[in-house]
Amino acid sequence: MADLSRRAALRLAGLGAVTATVGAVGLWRTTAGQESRLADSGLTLAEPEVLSSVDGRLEVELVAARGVRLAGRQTRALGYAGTSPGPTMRVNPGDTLRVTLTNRLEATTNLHTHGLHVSPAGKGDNPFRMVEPGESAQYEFAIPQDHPAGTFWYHPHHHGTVADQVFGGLFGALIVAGQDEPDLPERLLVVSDISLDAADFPTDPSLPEVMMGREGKLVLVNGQHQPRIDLVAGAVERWRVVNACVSRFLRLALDGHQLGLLGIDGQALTSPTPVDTVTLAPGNRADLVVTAARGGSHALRTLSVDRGGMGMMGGNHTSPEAVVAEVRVDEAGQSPGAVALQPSWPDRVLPDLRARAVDRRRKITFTMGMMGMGMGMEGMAFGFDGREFDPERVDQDPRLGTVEEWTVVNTTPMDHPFHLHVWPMQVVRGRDTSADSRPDWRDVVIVPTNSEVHVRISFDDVGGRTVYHCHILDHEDRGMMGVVRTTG
Ligand SMILES: [Cu+2]
Repeated sequence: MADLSRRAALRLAGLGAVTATVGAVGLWRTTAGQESRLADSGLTLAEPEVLSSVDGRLEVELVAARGVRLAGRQTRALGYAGTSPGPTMRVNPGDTLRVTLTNRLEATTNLHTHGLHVSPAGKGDNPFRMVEPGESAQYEFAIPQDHPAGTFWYHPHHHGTVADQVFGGLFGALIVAGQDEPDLPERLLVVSDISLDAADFPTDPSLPEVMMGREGKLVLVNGQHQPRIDLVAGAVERWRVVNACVSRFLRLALDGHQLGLLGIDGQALTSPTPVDTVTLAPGNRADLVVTAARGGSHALRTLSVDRGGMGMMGGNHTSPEAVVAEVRVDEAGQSPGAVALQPSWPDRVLPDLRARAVDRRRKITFTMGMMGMGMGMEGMAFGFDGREFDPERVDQDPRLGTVEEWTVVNTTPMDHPFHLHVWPMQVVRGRDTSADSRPDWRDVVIVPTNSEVHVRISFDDVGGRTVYHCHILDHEDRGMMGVVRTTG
């Protein structure tokens, strides 16, 4: 495939010299070997720098470059402004966010504000834009006055290099603050995964790993490996968790505790739902309330998730269990003021499209197939409706001001997370549901193998051309993406 040979060429041009000197091309260190070199296991969880808007404006400079500290040591992974995750951008509805992105990488990049309901045109959340090595580009995001509060994130979105760059470390959190947030101490946990070679470069995936969606051997949170989170017994905190992994599904659980789920992605519920686990596909976020119920040391884990297989190409693939962080609850450490009072939950009414008339229905099908006989996995084509991504083609053409219902069908042997840029999706159980449950809004929806999911979308006030795609970013880079253009 052209894709792979280009990747190989980039590797030769950019990294060959360095990897050749240590003779470590393609070397995979064992998990045990990596663990033994981790310097920061057990250190306190740190958070990225927070850049907050002032007087309705936030201006941020992001320099995408190689060389960040990960898992307690300096590596040749990628970051923004020298860190991975990059700085956390914190804005309010109605603000203008301006970003200057400078590309000091070996490959084309750009910037996507995942989950934001902003214009995809021009200098906005435009996935067709290309920022070449050595170039700088201006981005401007006008956050609508009525934008939902929530946890979003940013990462590169240039077709063909997304998985490599996100795996390499390019991502950061983007928080839209609300007027009536619960009054709780907050913590941000950006979960990512990466494999590093002997020279501390991110490894290149093998072809089967690309097909399945690569998973890194190290699971990191805020760039740290298994850091410690100290709480006093009875403390109540709000945790914003981002799944920034390329392909790994997370199923989060805190030993000995229930979690309170406030919402998934940009949706904010009025009060937390008690849950034992929270499943996050790549791209999803969880807004959690954590109550330190008992003293001692508890693992925050991701439990294993079976995400299907490659059919005749091999068995099922499982995102394995891993410890994300250690939560240490100090029973004796209670001090006046350290324990949050029972928080009050704001009254919120989420929009609900179940009662709305549907103007148009569409069916969109994930497809994986052979491009030619005898080509094996090399010829495996990823797409929607039998077609690979073509930036020049418009695949879906909703009219502004309409509500559509999309049936997203997965007839492939593995699970795929479906992501639509700019417009959030309300998951509805079936056609014309008038259910009584709370509206379920997401921007990444898991479509399990051999199933279909119905979502409703209100193409209300933001027109333009953007994309929908599989959020297993290796699949997106291989063509599992389509173009949606909304016009009046
Ligand atoms: Cu996929």
